[in-house]
Amino acid sequence: MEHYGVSLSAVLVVTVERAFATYYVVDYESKSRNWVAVFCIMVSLIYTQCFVIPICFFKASLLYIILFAALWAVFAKLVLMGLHWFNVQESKRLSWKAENSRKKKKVNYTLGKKFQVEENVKVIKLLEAMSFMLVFLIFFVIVFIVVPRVYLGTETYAGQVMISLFDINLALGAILIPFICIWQLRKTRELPFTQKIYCLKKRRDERQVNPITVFEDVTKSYFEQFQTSWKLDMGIAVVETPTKPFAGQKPGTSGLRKRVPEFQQLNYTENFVQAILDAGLGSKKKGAQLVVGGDGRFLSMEATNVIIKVSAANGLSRLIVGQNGFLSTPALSNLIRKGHEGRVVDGGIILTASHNPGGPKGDFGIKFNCENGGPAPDHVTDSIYQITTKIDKYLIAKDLECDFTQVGRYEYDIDGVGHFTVDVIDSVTAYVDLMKDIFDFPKIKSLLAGELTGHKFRVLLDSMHGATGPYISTILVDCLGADANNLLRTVPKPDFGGGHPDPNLTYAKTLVERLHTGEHDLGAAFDGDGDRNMILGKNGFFVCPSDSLAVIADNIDCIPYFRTRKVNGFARSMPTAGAVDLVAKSKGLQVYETPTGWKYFGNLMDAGRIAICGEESFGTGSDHIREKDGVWALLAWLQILAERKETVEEIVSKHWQKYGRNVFTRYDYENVDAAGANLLMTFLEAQLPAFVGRDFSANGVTYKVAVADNFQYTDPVDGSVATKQGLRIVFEDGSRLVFRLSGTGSAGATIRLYVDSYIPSNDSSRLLLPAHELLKPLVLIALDVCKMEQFTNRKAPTVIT
Ligand code: VG1
Ligand code: CO
Repeated sequence: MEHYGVSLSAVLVVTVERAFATYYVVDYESKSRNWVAVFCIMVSLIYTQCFVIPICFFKASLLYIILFAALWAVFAKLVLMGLHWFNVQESKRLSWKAENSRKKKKVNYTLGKKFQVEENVKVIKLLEAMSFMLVFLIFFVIVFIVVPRVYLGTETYAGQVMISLFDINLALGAILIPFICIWQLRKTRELPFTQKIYCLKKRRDERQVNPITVFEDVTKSYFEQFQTSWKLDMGIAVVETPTKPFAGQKPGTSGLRKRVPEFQQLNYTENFVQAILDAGLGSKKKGAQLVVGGDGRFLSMEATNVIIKVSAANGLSRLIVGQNGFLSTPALSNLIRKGHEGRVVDGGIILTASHNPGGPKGDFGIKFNCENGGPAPDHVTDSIYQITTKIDKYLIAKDLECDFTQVGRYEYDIDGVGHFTVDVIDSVTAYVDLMKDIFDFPKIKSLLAGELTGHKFRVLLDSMHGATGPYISTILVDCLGADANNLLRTVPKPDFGGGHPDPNLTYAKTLVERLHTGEHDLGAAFDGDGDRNMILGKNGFFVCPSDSLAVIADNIDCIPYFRTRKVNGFARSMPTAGAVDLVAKSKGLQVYETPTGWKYFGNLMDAGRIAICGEESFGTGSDHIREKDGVWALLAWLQILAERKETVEEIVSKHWQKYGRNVFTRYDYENVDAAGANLLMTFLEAQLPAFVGRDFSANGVTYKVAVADNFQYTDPVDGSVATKQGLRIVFEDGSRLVFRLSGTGSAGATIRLYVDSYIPSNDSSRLLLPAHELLKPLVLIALDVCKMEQFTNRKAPTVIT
């Protein structure tokens, strides 16, 4: 009887293994697969009952055994031939379907199914080998058992030896076969055995095969890899990782900005990226394409990696990544708008904290931009935030490795999700091409070379180790022939060389000082992510951003891009002085006053309502992209200078003489205690209604309040309302005081105080006086009404613009 036990166990092992292998052969989605497995078990049972037992215990006749073995072999062969035929047909059908979808430009063909069929064909080959071995086993039994039993008899010594040999063989088989099975399966993928089963199960449960969008994307070599290898390559596993919400992942004026160590917490970045994909892409997530890049600050590489892995796991079809994860904000906006290889790009993720310092203890930031290339509007950032407060898991393709330091295409098959591509692109080319389309490069080149005015026009440009360096070098030196020695800090550094990449009079001090020597005709500085600009004239003549916007708007016809377009209006953020309003009025165009933050310009530009817009915070731009653009602003100035052949100062003074001057200053109280700052705002807001109609005096000048409120904006395009956008005190002569809390800081609070006043063009005694002198009384009034010193303990601001 013990022979029966041993033999049976061996046979069972073979049965289970066969059933399991058969499980692969039939379509993943088909229920019939279970039946095939059951069928295999049945066959094996019959095999044991009708073959092993009769042979071992009832001394069956030789004829019976041979007949049985032969029948078995024929049967196995027939079943396998059938399966093989089915799979080949299926493969042909799918190829045909793929070809057809490609012709019809339908892009939702599921290629994974084809791979699967090809896998099946391989498994069938494997089974054929195994069935051959089974037949061999049957003959082995005949020789070693049946012959001794029937012809030698169990009583003889030789018979006993033969039977023992067979038993040893079976026992060894019983031990080895399960190991061989597991080893075979593990070999197919570097995954634990259980996970392999899990992946298969998941794929089946979701009734989903790999969605692939463009058939051509799958290179020939990818197929070859499938055909030549015996591996059942299931792609990269998606790991569902449990997590818990982090407080404060609320995007501010321009994305989420925090200190680097905060971003370095386990799951912090992953959570936020998952929230961006869910809220930002919504139902478009599966198969979406995004552009990814940033200003190269500390943590950019790590964050890019996380974005790639989380995007792959979430079913995005493609990421377009700037080489080394590097792209300036304007360049990224352009890449979104441009589309990629003829297909729409659904948005982008920008890794920057812009003008905030970088490095291991500095700031990092993540911002989501939409399909139009602009920063996500409030309703999107709000839902991103909502998700971060409830998140309990994120998806990640942990094992995916992408070397985005090298330009090229990288492709992956993600388990149960689909095909995923990373296109690593050159960070500079597309943007430079865009600038060439907008401006008249040859004309600017001749200005710099001195061909227009008879003397060389020298620029001094400071990239502050931020993102503009590579763009500025390519455009200014390679395209426009400027002297490379006049480009400062062009190498992007993870910590901006320890500096504060904010192009204002305080943080770009060296540039201002060098301009004062009078050697250069124009100076400009740009911020960390390349969207801000500061323009200076000869001898450090400062062009206030509100004026810069107005001058560009006034001279819009100098820029070739606008000559062929209809210009309908301009816009500025509320705290920006109203110089551009006067230009719009004189040109008979519309002007819009939006809350602080570039996202509010997006709708206006998309609707064709505005061509140029700007903010007092050194942001100027146009509808060529949906972000402000530092390099564009510089080129706009150079183009105007080339057309008008005057100095910066002449152009600005003439502007004032024509329109009057909107004098502006901004006081920043950076990093003050958040509680004090909030109190100041609450205190001031409570008093606003009582201010209306009241007189305020300082230095012998008196102003009467006309309006005092908390600015609210209704988007004229979609009707959305943004409230609490800054406290305004507007005086009867149009002078204004504005108080806002910054929304871009990472720690503490920053209070911004904006003061502006209008000097009419006929007031020639005051028109050209320095801004601080003209605005002194208003500043004193402002500091007094808000009790600045009492609430913040600060006697002076950190930055004055
Ligand atoms: C500041 C500026 C605002 C600008 C924003 C983003 O915001 O005031 O005009 O749009 O930064 O610019 P806040 O909330 O700190 O005042 V950037 O170059 O940092 O992306
Ligand atoms: Co910026």
